[in-house]
Amino acid sequence: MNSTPKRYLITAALPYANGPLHIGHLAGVYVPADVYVRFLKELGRDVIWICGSDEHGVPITIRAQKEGCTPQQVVDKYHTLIKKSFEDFGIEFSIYSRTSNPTHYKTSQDFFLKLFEKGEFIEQEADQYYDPEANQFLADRYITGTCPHCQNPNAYGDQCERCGTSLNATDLINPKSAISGVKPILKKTKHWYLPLDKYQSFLEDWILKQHPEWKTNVLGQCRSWFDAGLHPRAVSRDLPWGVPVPLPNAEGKVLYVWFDAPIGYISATKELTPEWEMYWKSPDTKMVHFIGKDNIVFHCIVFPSMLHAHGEFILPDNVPANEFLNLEGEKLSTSRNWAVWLHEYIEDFPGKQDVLRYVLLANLPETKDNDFTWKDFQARNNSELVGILGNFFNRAMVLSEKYFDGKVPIKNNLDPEEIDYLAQILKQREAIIEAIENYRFRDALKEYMQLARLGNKYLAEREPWKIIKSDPQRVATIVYVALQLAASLSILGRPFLPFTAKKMLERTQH
Ligand code: B3M
Ligand code: ZN
Repeated sequence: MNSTPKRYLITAALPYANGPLHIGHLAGVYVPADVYVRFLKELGRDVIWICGSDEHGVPITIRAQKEGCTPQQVVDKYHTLIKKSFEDFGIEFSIYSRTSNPTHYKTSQDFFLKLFEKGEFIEQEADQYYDPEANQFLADRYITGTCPHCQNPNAYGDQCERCGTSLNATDLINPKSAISGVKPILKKTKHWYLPLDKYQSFLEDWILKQHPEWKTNVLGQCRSWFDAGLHPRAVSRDLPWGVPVPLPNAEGKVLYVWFDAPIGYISATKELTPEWEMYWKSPDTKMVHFIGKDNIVFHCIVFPSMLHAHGEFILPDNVPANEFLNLEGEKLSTSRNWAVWLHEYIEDFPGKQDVLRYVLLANLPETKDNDFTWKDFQARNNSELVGILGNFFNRAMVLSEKYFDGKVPIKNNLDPEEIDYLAQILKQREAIIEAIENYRFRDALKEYMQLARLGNKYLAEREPWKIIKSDPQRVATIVYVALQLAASLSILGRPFLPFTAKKMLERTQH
């Protein structure tokens, strides 16, 4: 059994501030991370949880062009909307910052300069795709083409979202400008490259040898990149929007968004606490990155290489990436407006955040893509959340209110089965702890609901309402046992269903 870490540094992927949040964000990253952080806080652990808006990169500038406004206006609009959606769903970060702020500019530029001064970068003039009509170099999502690995016809210049492979734009087959649609030309331009190949043996040892416990979907992706061989990767771009490269003669050059964004975890921690270095540099900090599968390469290969090259920072203890959630059998898509947007859900179902948290937790795409359907949403709410948890808790409360003035009656003689029911509370608590500590949140929720199932079974067997006249003392014991189960459900439910747990606790307190 590993010793308890002195402190925890939990990060959650910084959502691009180019659109609203949808259920895929919650299922992929934020609800599992929120359960994990709430759980740690329940155990009294020293934990900080870092997130913020990712405000650079081509997704932002493309949205700005689409909406006919500036990138800053785009990020201001969506940063505010995203921050509110997180608050609405009880996703309680220690800080929710943003990467367009001065602290982040300074932190990411200092980080770049440290690697530059250590001679880590390869500085190189290389051919990059250029759109002669738009007079712009084409990087990342400004260029699309066929993925050489999985033949996805809509792969981006930096990554294929279907197979997750990280790409260089020149890898694409039949490249096309996403601005004008023309076939781009090649033009020389200078950039700084992070030599990932140089760090491959370190990464293989760190991941494959020191972390065999990581999730199979994460290890699988890392292995496939190692097998394909890592290559130097440009960490700068010719773009008008981003963190300027802090070097002379670097006009028009900005840091690649995937270079600056993970440093956003560090800059946000600096904003949160003057003790930021204790979290980021002390070996007895446990760092965990919560992300979706399309971010695995950046959190297991690129960012750890940056941290390793920098030399002063710790590395993540785990990166429990989830797979994707689909909606009614189709991939969620911001551009095709195929999503359940959080700000719309909260309007249509006010006060029902926990129903969505519950259904998403029950369907988490932890090891493979999964599907969200409204039919399942309704079924699980009615037959599980209301039918099992709500039903038992309410019956226990009504029995206490009806027969014992809402108080906990004196327990008389517990029979062996009742002693076992009470012992089951600790057993289920242990099972929940073990599942959450191992990032198996669906299992943890099942173990939690098992306790409510036991409560219903107990009351159905004992039927206290039938013997209240003949044996009130026996009924007192039954209600006592039922209330112990109900109280434990209100406490153990806090990480999963914070709004419901709060209401349950309030009900038990008057
Ligand atoms: N902005 C999220 C995405 O790929 C990306 C995460 C950054 S975490 C440093 O949608
Ligand atoms: Zn692909």
